[in-house]
Amino acid sequence: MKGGQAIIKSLIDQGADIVFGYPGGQLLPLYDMIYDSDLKHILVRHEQCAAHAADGYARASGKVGVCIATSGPGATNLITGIATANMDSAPVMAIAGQVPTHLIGNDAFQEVDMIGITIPITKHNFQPSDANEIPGMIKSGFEIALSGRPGPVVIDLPKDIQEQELDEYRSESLELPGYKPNLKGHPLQIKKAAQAIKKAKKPVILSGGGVIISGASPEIKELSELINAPVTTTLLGKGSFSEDEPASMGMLGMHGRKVANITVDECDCLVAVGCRFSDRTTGNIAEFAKNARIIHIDVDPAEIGKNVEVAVPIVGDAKTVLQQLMPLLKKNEAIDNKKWFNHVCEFKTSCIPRLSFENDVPLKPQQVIKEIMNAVDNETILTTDVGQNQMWMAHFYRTQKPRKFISSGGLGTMGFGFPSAIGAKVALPENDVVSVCGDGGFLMVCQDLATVKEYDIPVVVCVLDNRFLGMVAQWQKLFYDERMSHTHLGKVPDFVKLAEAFGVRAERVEKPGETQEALKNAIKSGEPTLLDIIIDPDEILPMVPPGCGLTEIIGEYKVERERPGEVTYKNPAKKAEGD
Ligand SMILES: Cc1ncc(C[n+]2csc(CCOP(=O)(O)OP(=O)(O)O)c2C)c(N)n1
Repeated sequence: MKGGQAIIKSLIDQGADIVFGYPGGQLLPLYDMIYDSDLKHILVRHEQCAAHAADGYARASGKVGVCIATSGPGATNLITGIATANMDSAPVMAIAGQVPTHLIGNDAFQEVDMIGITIPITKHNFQPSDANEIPGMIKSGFEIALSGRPGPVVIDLPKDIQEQELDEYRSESLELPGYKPNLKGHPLQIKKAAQAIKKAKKPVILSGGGVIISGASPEIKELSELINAPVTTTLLGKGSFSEDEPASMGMLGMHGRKVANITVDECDCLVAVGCRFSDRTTGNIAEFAKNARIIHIDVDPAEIGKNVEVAVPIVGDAKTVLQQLMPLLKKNEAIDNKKWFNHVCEFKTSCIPRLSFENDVPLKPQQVIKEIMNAVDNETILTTDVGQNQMWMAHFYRTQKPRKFISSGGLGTMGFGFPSAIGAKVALPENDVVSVCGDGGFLMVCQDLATVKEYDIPVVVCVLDNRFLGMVAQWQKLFYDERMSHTHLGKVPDFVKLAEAFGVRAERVEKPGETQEALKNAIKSGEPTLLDIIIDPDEILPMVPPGCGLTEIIGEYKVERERPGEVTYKNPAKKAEGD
């Protein structure tokens, strides 16, 4: 068996049935071996899309997504996708071709130091110098990518190693001293957390992407019911707690829900699970949850105390730690935070965002999102791009289940939405997959319309077409004296014709009601479809301006804040329409 065949066998042995890739000179041996193998390969039209597709595959399925690219420019085109996966803890394996070992370091044709480049944006990277190392590297790479806090792994694969004969195929994990994720929380810390929660009168749960990764959604719900705590999520935690639950306050942060931002400010105990307190979530750190004792549960010890001072740190897997914690709380019958919970529910009803704009043309984004919600079911996977489109979705779209809302959080990568949808659909063909993109971001990756056509991958892309690099334009408008420097896209292409040029079904949507109908028809058609949805160049409001505390919200839905203090809260939770 040759090195390249060992790559293929190892991937298949690890359960990777499909790879997203793009060939080139230094990968010729591997591609020649893929030709005869059982490994399915999807030829994308840009390597960046291979990485994002692998990422979307990983986030939708919880399995490792694999991408392949040749050396030099092929490899560097993967970088944005690898960095995106790294910031958002997605298990991706990126295999890059490399010049033959004897040429490494000589600036050979299409050589780039992929190991050096990817050290800061991977969990680990490998470069085999002998084909016998390959099976162990792939096996360990999968273990590293998936375990503890997941993340990307790079295999830098010299051309000659792909051709080298192995003495024997031996798939044994490598010795990796120092890499042992700690999954169980320390009992003493768990006890301290239980004490802090018992003392609290106004607890809130902040549920992050780590909850989805560890499958801890049922535990979050149980904890919320046990201690009467409302639940807010980060962007990546969207779906970790159903946004249809009365206890759900939606997303927290710069573009979060007003109820979430104010409640976190009011709370006296914040149970933060599987989140890293990014600046987009916390706003001004000095102001963040300043009345609260913070309990932080995270599997990555490096996250604890990094951004926010924490009263009770617990290193461990979200699900495991919550299962350790809850029995200690159940013993205590005295926990009764119903007053607080009802108050939050009542406050929630007083700041419901408006979604219906049934007479407005051009369409209001809120109306479009309402219609998207009406057209899909709760098994549909939504991916977003980056910009206003993403924040409209994060703010207004209600996600009920984990792994159904996929978005680039940490890196904020334009061009992520469409290829990640391709990956999600390939991973879970039974689920409908809809991608919501801006016109700017979609243009960055639109060449992969060829991929969805070629492989008949029926994703629906909703391009929210506002002729602007909307999010940047919004900041210019709000914070740079309306000096719109280079954010008007002007003559964007006719997206319908563009899609049709690739042979992809397409439709333009301009009026209220049309999005819902067009999306339903697109899903029913079973074909890849692009919907060009002409929207008003509107703002995503309310928002918290950069550097401000979470309560310094600007924009509409201004509701005078009601301090809980000693107020008696009489109204039970009202389930509000359109929230
Ligand atoms: C690759 C990349 N380049 C630039 C940016 C900066 N950026 C963030 S949002 C945005 C505008 C996005 O415009 P569009 O895709 O049209 O979406 P909209 O905000 O209008 O929904 C830009 C340029 C980015 N996040 N990613």
